[in-house]
Amino acid sequence: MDINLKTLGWNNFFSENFSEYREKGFLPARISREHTHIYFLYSERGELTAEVAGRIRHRSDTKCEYPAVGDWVAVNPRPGEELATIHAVLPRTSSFSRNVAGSNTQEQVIAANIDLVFIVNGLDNNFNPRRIERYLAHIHDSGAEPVIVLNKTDLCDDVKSRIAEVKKIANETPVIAICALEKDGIQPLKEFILKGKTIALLGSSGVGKSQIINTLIGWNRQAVQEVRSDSKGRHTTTNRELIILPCGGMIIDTPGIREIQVWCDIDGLNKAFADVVGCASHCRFSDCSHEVEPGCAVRASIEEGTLDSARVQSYIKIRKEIHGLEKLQNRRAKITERAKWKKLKNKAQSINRGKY
Ligand SMILES: Nc1nc2c(ncn2[C@@H]2O[C@H](COP(=O)(O)OP(=O)(O)OP(=O)(O)O)[C@@H](O)[C@H]2O)c(=O)[nH]1
Ligand SMILES: [Mg+2]
Ligand SMILES: [Zn+2]
Repeated sequence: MDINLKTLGWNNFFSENFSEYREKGFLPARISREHTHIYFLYSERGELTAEVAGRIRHRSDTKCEYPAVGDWVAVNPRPGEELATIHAVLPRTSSFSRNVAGSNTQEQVIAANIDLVFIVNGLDNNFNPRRIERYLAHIHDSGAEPVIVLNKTDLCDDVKSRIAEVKKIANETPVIAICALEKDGIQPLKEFILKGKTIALLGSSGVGKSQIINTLIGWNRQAVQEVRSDSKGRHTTTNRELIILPCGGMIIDTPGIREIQVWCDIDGLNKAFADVVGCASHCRFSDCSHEVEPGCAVRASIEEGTLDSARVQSYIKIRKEIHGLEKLQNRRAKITERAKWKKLKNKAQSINRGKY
């Protein structure tokens, strides 16, 4: 495969941030996938396999500093081998995070430097505008642009009204409907796939993310699996992977997300729910919860029929989750701070003991 940096998404931003590493003789490369701390990379020298340098490993107190799929890194390839060491992760233009398994408050970056996100929803019984709203809040916070993709048009009798329903919550986000089983069926998607740009696919298990990739590249590269009637126990795709598309552009296949956790801040939420927020600015109290207070413009709009009640409930729920997360993070920060001072105090005491 003929790989050059531009087709991999290299631009001035990365080039500027790479200059100090270029001087030291490092090469730029992009992470395509990771498996138990072994990284697979695309570079101008072809595909490389790499490990992170001890320096990164020891410095990483949070998982955030480890490279993620889509990251640009500075590597030192071993002469004559396809092996390399990763010395640094370049700053990201966008990133997606989730909670580190077993932690409520620690962030782990799962994909980086994504330009566009296809939020995939199925037009079968997977269809769920509330879930789309959640994804939108998440993406507005990531630095990437969303596109809403309604897949499986062949299984839906009333595609037009579904599109209209989603357009109501989409604001300026484009909404397209496709059938991933056919080459012609994915035509509307293709206009969003541009050379050097990176797309990520987000959506629950079984919506057809891997099928979209297979139809785009023209062969069954990714495993796909029929949706079970109880829709449990799926997750056909188990690893994230950055794939170079023959038409230019790159796409990241991701495992279906069971329940999307909020890892966005209030800004992302406000952008995704601009209509609700705009209306809330007319509430009598600036900290109105829109649940019980008098003079609530949001509740009045629901009654008038200009705001959708389910959408407002969804907004309130996500806002509570974000506040809950912030509280946990603050508590964790306080505990860490306390532990730091305690350590310092102990150290000072032992130094003093040595003195006298
Ligand atoms: N009828 C119909 N079936 C589709 C369409 N797109 C995908 N499918 C089928 O839906 C099933 C699930 O598709 P996958 O591509 O495996 O779903 P996925 O989103 O990658 O799922 P995970 O990897 O588990 O997250 C497969 O049997 C696909 O062939 C479509 O447009 N119409
Ligand atoms: Mg898949
Ligand atoms: Zn209110």
